[in-house]
Amino acid sequence: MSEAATVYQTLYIDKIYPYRISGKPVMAANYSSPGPLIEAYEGDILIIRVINRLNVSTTLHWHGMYQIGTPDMDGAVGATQCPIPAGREFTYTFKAEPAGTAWYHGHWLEQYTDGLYGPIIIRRQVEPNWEFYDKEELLMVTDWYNEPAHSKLSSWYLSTANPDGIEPLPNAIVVNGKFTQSLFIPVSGASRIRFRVINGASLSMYTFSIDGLPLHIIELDQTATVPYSVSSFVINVAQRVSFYIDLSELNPIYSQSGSSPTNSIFIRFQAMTEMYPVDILNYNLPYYTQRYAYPTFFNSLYLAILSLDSNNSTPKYQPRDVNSMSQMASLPSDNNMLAARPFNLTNYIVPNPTHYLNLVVKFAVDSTGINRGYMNDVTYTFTGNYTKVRPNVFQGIKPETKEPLLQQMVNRPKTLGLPSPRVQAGSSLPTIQSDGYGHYLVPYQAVVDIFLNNTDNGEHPFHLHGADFWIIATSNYPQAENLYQQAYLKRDVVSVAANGWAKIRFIADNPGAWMFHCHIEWHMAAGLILTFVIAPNQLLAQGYTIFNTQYDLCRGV
Ligand SMILES: [Cu+2]
Repeated sequence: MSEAATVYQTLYIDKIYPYRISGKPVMAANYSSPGPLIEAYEGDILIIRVINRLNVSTTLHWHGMYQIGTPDMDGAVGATQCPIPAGREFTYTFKAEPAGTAWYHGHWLEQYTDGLYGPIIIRRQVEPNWEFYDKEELLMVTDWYNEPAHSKLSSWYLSTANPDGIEPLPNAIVVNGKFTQSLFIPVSGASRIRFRVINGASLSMYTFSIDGLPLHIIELDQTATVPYSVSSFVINVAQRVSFYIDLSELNPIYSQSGSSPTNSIFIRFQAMTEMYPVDILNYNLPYYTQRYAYPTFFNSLYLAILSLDSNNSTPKYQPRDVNSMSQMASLPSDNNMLAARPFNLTNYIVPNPTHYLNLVVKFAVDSTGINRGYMNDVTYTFTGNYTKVRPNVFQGIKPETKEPLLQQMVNRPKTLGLPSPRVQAGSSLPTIQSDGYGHYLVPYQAVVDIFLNNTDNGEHPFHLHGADFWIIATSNYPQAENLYQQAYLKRDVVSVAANGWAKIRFIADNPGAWMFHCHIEWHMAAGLILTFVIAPNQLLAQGYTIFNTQYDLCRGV
């Protein structure tokens, strides 16, 4: 084993205008969107200086990083820190763990919708499945909106003008900052390529495929898997999928297309249009006759081009012709991938649950006529009406914008007003309780089973901060619970089907204030969040203190 290194990165957060004809400001890291790749080896220390050159506050969240022992470095405003004011800076220091494909994004208001995101790769000293590929590529897909997210889109979304809660519809799909048919991936002589796909969208989920090639999945979120071969897979918001391709497996139909061997093939991101609240396709023009440099219509099929001869020319076949070509009928098109098996099952222990939490997800119009997201009938707000609704503002959790939950855990642990777990109907295990405002107290080392019961007719990708979780089963694949005992797949985002459910399990071994929320940016804004207040006593017992740099941020609010 080599020594842990320290990896330094400086990120300037500022506006850019990458698409001249649009005129929409994009929030960028180091004048680029996606921002620069942050790369380290597992166990390294990352020191990331974030300099806010915007005229509004910002933070960055390091999606997928455990943050064990650094609960104030998660970047989640309200839970772990105050936002970084305009013109100020903050340095994030944390350990690069776990290994795998992660990403960073803004975690204040809807800034990541406007472009504030980038990839993270944490490498292992010996990468599982390293022998199957010679080259790596990264594809970061996102929704593009013509209008700014907070001032225009979410202010309309969360208004009495939108009682049905219609999410803002994306105007385009963007991969690695490029619109459809403008992103070329040259193979450059390699025949076996590893791809890391990151869904950085605010709303859309996609079916991913590459024409004529099986996809051998080797990592899901940050869990390495035994190679698992599919013809296509589904990736929901904030999820990551790694796979390799082997060009020697290219369906010969593609090398015979037209009169000469094809020089390139399409990589496809097909947005799942049933996710959209209205028939977005009615606004479509045929995807192969794009006439504008800048999209003025939505196209649910994004095409990137895998350039086999590295000359960056388009395929010799039409994208629509593929339906008539023979596909890999023997391989599954997998929409949950729970059948993918963890690569390393040595010492892979899935403990039995000690606690339980049933969460009912729904959307409903509140008393002011605005459609909001609810978990167990609570819509989460840290801008807070707490002072109005609480008879005694000195008891219980206070508004979190000026005093993040983590600081409240440290500074006044006796007045949090969070009830302890108790046995109640529905489970023989003690049920995690909340204070009625979306804060749930979890004891140290509790093994918590969460049953996510989605009563909404949309699919929701739920993400846990500060830990990953086993996916026991979902309504798409209930058999997984019995099939994969002691070897459930670990991820940090679970996709919960429309009117379906998911059962997940996590260990509360990382004291802190950790958000659990739907990763659709609009749904977060609508309050589909809760926060686990994990082991405040243990946090104090470990001698944890808040740094002055954190208090300085809060004084700037
Ligand atoms: Cu959602």
